[in-house]
Amino acid sequence: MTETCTTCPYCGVGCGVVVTEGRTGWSVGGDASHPANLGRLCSKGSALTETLRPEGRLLYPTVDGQRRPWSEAVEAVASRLQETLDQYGPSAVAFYVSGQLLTEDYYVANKLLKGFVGSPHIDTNSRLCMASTVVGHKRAFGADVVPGSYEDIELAELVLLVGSNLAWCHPVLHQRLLHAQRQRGTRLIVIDPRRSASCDTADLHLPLAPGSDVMLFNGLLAYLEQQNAISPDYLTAHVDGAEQAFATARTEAGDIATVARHCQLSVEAVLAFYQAFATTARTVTVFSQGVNQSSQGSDKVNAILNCHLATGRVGKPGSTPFSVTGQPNAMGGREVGGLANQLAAHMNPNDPADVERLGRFWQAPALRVGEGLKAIDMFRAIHDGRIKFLWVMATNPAVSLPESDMVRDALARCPTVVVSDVIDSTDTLRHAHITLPAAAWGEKDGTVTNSERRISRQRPFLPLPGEARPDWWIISAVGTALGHGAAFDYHGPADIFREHARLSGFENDGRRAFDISGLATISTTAYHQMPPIQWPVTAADPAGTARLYGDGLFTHPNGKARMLAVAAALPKEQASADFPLILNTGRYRDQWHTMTRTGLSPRLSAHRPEPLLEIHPADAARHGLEDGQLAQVHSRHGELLVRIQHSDSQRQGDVFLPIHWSDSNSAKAVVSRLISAHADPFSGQPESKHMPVSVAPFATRWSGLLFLPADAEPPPALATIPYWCRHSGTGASVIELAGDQPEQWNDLHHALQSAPGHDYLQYQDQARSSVRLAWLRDGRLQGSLFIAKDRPTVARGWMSTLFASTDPLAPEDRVALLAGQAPRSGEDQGPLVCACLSVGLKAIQAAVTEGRAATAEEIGKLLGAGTGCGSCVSEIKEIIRHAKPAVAA
Ligand SMILES: Nc1nc2c(c(=O)[nH]1)N[C@H]1C(S)=C(S)[C@@H](COP(=O)(O)OP(=O)(O)OC[C@H]3O[C@@H](n4cnc5c(=O)[nH]c(N)nc54)[C@H](O)[C@@H]3O)O[C@H]1N2
Ligand SMILES: Nc1nc2c(c(=O)[nH]1)N[C@H]1C(S)=C(S)[C@@H](COP(=O)(O)OP(=O)(O)OC[C@H]3O[C@@H](n4cnc5c(=O)[nH]c(N)nc54)[C@H](O)[C@@H]3O)O[C@H]1N2
Ligand code: SF4
Ligand SMILES: [Mo]
Repeated sequence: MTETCTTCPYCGVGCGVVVTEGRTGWSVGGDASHPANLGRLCSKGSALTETLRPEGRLLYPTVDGQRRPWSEAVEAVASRLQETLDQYGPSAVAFYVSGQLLTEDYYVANKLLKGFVGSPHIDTNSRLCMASTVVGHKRAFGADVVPGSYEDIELAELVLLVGSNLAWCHPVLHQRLLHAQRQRGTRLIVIDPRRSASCDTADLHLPLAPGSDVMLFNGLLAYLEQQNAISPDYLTAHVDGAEQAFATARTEAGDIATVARHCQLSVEAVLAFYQAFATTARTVTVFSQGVNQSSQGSDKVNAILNCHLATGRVGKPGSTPFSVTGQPNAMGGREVGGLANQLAAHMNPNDPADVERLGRFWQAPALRVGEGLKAIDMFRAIHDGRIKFLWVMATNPAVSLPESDMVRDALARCPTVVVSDVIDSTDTLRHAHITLPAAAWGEKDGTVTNSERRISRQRPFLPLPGEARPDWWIISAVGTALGHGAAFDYHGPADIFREHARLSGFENDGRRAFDISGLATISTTAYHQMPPIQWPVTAADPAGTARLYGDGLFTHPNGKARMLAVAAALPKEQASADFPLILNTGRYRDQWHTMTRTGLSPRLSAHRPEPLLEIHPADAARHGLEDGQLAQVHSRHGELLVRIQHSDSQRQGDVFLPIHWSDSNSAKAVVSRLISAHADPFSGQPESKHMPVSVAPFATRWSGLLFLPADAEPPPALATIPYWCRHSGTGASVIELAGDQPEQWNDLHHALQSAPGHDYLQYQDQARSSVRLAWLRDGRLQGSLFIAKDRPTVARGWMSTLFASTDPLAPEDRVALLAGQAPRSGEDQGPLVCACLSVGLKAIQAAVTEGRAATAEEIGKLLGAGTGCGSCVSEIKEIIRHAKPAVAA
């Protein structure tokens, strides 16, 4: 047995995982010695080995659609980049990178473009994610620093979640919070327009009007002043700008009734929140995308930080603001200057002294003063022809950027698009002229930094498949081909890490908060063994730093923090007669972004196999939308077709959709097609959580289900089907189908029957309104199709597992095929609820209706559900609420 300690590649909690190779394959567990998770994992972390599949990997480079050896692919990237440079200058070249790159990859990408190509236009998907927080931190503290540690959530007496669905998006941190709630009675207040899973254990939920956070926190600031709950000594000694901030808060939000009206909350709820904050020194405010992804994102951040500064609650045990990062290396990207308005090692692109310093360190002749274009502006510049060469690494902008039709158009117009990815079919790859196969998790080697500034190692335990190469290697090879061999002569990630660490301390003198000079001379062996460590790491603090700013000394040149006068403003676009509902977007518990990896796991796909538009029942009634039916969603940018779910967790007037589906796994469910690309003026972060839309019923005339082997490509004939949505079942790929015209499925039906050498079983009724088709080869199931007027009732779990078997089908299964029902009872669990212990809806419902369990705890004891990572507990409670026990006659 070999064991490798590495770090989970999903969220910014940055959990340590131990991967073990046993006789039956790889298994994964939480690393008990890792300070982020202390052995815990969530559903996504525990399913990591299910995503280590060879199918669908990008395995070799291609140039203009042809497979090419690396030497030619690198040469093609370099020569097309050089031609662009020669003809149009450096500003025509851009890189769009990602918080899913390792720090070493990120560092090299940034160095190549800014330092040696001489273009400032490198930006990252962190623009869509953390940019507003970066602005807020810099304005308040003088540096982009998260002052606290995860432990602070456990040490707090009051935790606020503002625009954070911690239960689903940072599940292990949420487990730590739940533990503290049980042990210490920590109070929890959730500030979120919808009642998310994180509200389950909340003492108070404030379902505020979307976008009204600045008003709410200005109101808090005014209240703190009125109640003498501020810290005058701290303000005098450590904070500038307090008077203006208080004055604005007083005038704008001095009266709770006004605040309550503006935020559409009750006065009692607002007051209860204010009292709790005012009277609890040990308060931690966790905030995330409900704050950042707003046309007022930066001001929302400062409105929160103002309240913490006014009370001196920054960087103290159990008492601090806490921005949680999304991606595994969102923080690392900020350290290396991955954003267009940053330079490496927290230096400033607008400061000529910093630019000169970095240019000298890198010996980079091309480094220039000034910022590059932020993501949205970068894609606009590609669209209108100012940028002619784009290299995309580890992100899927065709799906994740707003106005994604404009983005796809830009990609289509760009003369050279290079894409480095690990998967061979993403919506972005469709536009690539050159595709480069990158090393994936399990193969990559380097570091990531989590939300609490903790640098952890990602260690490889698998060989590189095919011709895949690490991202740093690919970028360095292109740098070398461009004639900068000396600057990119790295032999491994340790070389890059040492350079990055050295730069962080270079002429720093305490002016830049990011300093890991204590690791600048780390040996390659020590790097490979490096335990997780929190920056800064310096000669003075060689073991790292748990908290910053607790002493009141900030990074602004005068050592003080700044409060900022921020005024409430409405989101950019409001509901109208044409678009009467507000679309909010976010995440599902078991999927990661555009599903290129989590989508491979049947367990993770079972939780929510389709995207659901959640809508309040009263709104649904008003718009004639039944639960479970399909509906068209329009905004002024585009149209989607998705399924309706009634939910009283939504405020009236607001609807919610997940961000995960792409054109690679659905007909029309790319949410970003609907979203406007307008952004916060300071951070450039788009307003992804507030878009006016209309929702109208879609008249379904037929529905269907198609089962194919797991590695089968979606058949081209799907293009003629209005609604389809694909997910991974155990052994099979399962595709939901629906349409509004009779026999729209004809082409598909036809195409599926044309494979030679198969046995076909078929049933079709006279009116051709119902079709059941299955095809086998050597007695093994190769596919099945069910079409009916209403959604066909097929035991999906059973049908999928038939594909996993390497033996011919059992006779009773073969007979049951066209009926679509499992011949043995109990084999179909229904949708998966607990992904950790694989417990389905039907088992839980049965336990309740049969009176065997009445609470979530009892379900846990009986079935195990909810006892793994615990993030399904709120769902179990919801199921119990709906599945009343059968009353004995
Ligand atoms: N399962 C899973 N986990 C993930 C990810 C994933 O894809 N899947 N992605 C990771 C990444 S990159 C990120 S950035 C994080 C994101 O983590 P979160 O920010 O927690 O997740 P979201 O679901 O995007 O949005 C959070 C909440 O903001 C609320 N919100 C919307 N508008 C407002 C508003 O105006 N004010 C307030 N106060 N709240 C509002 C939404 O209703 C939503 O519940 O998750 C990380 N973790
Ligand atoms: N409407 C709306 N839009 C949003 C959001 C929202 O809440 N609402 N959230 C935004 C946020 S916070 C984020 S972070 C973005 C995320 O959006 P994206 O970054 O576009 O999403 P991912 O699916 O994570 O894309 C990562 C890509 O990199 C590939 N990949 C994985 N590992 C590697 C690697 O090691 N090397 C290389 N070269 N490739 C790799 C994956 O296969 C995948 O194609 O979406 C943003 N968009
Ligand atoms: S909480 Fe985040 S880092 Fe930890 S196991 Fe889950 S997805 Fe991975
Ligand atoms: Mo993110």
